[in-house]
Amino acid sequence: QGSGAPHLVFVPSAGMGHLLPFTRFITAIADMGVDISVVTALPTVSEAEAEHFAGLFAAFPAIRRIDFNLLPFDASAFADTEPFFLRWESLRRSAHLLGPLIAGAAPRASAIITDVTLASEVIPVAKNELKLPCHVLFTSGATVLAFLAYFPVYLDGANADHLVGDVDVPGVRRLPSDYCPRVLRNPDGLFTKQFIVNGREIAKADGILVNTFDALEPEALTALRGGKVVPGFPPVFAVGPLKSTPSARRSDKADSPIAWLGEQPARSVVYVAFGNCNAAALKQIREIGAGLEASGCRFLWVVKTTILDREDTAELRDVVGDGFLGRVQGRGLVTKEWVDQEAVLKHPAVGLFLSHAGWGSVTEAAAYGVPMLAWPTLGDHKIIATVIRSGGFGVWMEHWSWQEEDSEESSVVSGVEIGEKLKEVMGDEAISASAAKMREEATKAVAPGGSSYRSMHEFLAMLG
Ligand code: BUP
Repeated sequence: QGSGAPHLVFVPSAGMGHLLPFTRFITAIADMGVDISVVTALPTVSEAEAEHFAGLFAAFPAIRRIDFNLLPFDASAFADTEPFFLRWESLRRSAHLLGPLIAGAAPRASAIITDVTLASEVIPVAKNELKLPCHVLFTSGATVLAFLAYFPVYLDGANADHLVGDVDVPGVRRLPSDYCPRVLRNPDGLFTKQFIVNGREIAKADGILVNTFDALEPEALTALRGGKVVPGFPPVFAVGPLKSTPSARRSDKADSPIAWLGEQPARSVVYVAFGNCNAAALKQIREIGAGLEASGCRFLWVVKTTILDREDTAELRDVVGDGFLGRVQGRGLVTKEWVDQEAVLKHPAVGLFLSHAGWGSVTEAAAYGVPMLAWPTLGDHKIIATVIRSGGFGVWMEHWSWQEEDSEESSVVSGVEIGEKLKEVMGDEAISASAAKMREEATKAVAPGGSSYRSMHEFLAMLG
């Protein structure tokens, strides 16, 4: 790094699912002759984020950190709004401060790479004020990107009253209304407003980076690149699957789940995790436990009882119920701690991933050839589940609902059903074979000459 190298300024957003693709992309290009700065909004929302930022800066001392002090934000007008949406709004409302902050960067910035949740605010700052190219690092898949980009067009046309019906994304697939993020059904909701303005503005970006690869989402990538979704859409660079950063934590400790996995037979363990933003109701957590117990499988289960890890003070044994930990001792490991998920999925002992189908989790499972049992919970998960289904490397339990923390709904998926499905998918040779094939494709994509390798180099060449 040094004089003459392009200087990229990254503007990540809140939430580990948003931060991780940024640090992964940064890790991928850190040694490729670019200068890098990272805008860091403080304080972070979760402990996991704070540690992750610290790990990135420790691993790459040459990367500059631009502290971003957010303006006070009164969230009282947004009762019942998810904490991450509020945080995004707070970042968005302070985004105009980024102009002077980035203008003062030395060496002069060459391009900005923003998270999609901030796109409608950061793209104008970059282009109008700083006269810099602005790219978006999209933190979900190309299929969701196509949905986001097409959604404003869909609203302008068929559906003036903003009620979400089936959305037929041109060249990609028809998404029944039930697959679309539930939050979009509220036209006045904060997320809906952010989603629409970001969806419109993203078309003005200079390029869009996506942690995906051609074989994982062929339809969406072809349609986006061919201008079928939105005519004149910016170039889409599929650069995944991106590998983890050197800051991954805990995996080297003797008491880590990785050490435990080392003692289990190949492909014998079900890994269960529902991401950072999904906490099931206690009743559902207990049924998942019953299902794991009934399945007879070995398992590693990451339990979350609150959306923000700072607020998670519940004792594990109270959460999973009396006697559970004793009954499954030796065959199941249950934790409320952050685990190094990529190291888990890479481990030969893992044979199945019961997952909420968050994009990070899906790309990791695809990269390591781990079959998935998808249990989409909210947001873009059902759209992502269509990618798992069409790729054939997992099963989507379409009728499994998700009872959220504090929800009034009474439908809970029973332990009996969960246990049976786990057993069935663990033994499904066809799914295993598709997962292994996906792993091969992922490996080819990032190897020299592969589609993601070429995309990454095209992107870097564009920076000049
Ligand atoms: Br929990 C957990 N360790 O213990 P997704 C998650 N992760 O490494 P998201 C860990 O977080 P939504 C843990 O590897 C993945 O890269 C995991 O991203 C990592 O879901 C990331 O899967 C989680 O996209 O939820 O963003 O948490 O999709 O609902 O926003």
